[in-house]
Amino acid sequence: MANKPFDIVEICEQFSIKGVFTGYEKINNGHINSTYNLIFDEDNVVKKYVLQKINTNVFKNPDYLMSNIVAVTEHIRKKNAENNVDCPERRTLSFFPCLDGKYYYYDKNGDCWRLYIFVDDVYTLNSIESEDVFSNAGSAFGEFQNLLADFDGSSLFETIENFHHTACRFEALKKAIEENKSGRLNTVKDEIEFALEREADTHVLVDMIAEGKLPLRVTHNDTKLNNILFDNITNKGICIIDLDTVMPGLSMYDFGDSIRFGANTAAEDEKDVSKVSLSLPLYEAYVKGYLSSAKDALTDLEKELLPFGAKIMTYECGIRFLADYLNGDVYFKTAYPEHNLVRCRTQFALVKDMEDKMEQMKEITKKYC
Ligand code: GN1
Ligand code: MG
Repeated sequence: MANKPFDIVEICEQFSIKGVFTGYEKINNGHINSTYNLIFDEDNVVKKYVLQKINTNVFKNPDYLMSNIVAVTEHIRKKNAENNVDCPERRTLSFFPCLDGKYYYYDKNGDCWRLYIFVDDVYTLNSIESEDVFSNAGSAFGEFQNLLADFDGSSLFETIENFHHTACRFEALKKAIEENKSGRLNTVKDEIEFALEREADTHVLVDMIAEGKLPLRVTHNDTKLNNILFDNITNKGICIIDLDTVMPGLSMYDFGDSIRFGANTAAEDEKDVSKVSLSLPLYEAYVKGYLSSAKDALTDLEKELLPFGAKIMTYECGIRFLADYLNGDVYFKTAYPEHNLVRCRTQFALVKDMEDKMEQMKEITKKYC
């Protein structure tokens, strides 16, 4: 479906952006929202902003969504200022309110937009080979966890209900199988078998929450590598972006999702699954960085469960791709018809490899606890 044209200038006026609009670039990152980098000329000074169209099919309540994000970014800004870190303004996103005071704007097409200041002199990564950089990613997400350790999670809205409730995701897969809306069921028998064989795993963490064994924390819930901005000069992860799913969650979710995405030797949508594996050196690099900044904030049980977290987040993502494939690709953006199936297969191959390497993952984790 072609996108309806949108009026950048009109939208930016709502956010009181000064200067003359001189150009934009669409950023093809992320499966949910649409992102544009904008350039303005304000009295001969180049000013850059990021304009994002919020996917309101996924985030049905922009009020809740933006209230979470503004609260969390303000908290991080305040903590960084208290800690006297360098350049606190580059260490979290700064969103603009629009004329009515809300942090989002519905344009005449009914599309919902938000705008924040572009963080300059940084880069993002979609894949990683250097252990050092991945270790920096670990410290950045560990630090994110740390900075939010004293944030009152009860004030946050659940932007997507049961987001990492793996047992609910499993039920959603079973529903997708029953309904077979896309008519693709016969082509995914092996993937379904793989998913169903692991049902017991889907209850482990949610049962521990119910039994009060694991603390609910404020977590990011989408800790893909490409949600970190790395500084051009120091190569350190300085700013965590894509805060849509910040809400109460488990530390293992954030740790696990990072491993799922960053310690895979292949891309999330690699068609040749023989290229998929868990890189133990990358796993170790991340654990080292992550625990260097988050260790003191975590309980022993949380630390012990980190390797399982990596496996269950990978499995969960795999069943979400599979369910979306069966539902007819209604959730994740896809570039071609088999895209969700390809993604599901990489995730399941990675789960299998993690199962084979689980003892080594546990040994590595213990070294840094
Ligand atoms: C989505 O939008 P993006 O690409 O950052 C998804 C995550 C998945 C991820 C898989 C709100 O994240 O949960 O892990 O794709 N975000 C949402 O790549 O569903
Ligand atoms: Mg993202």
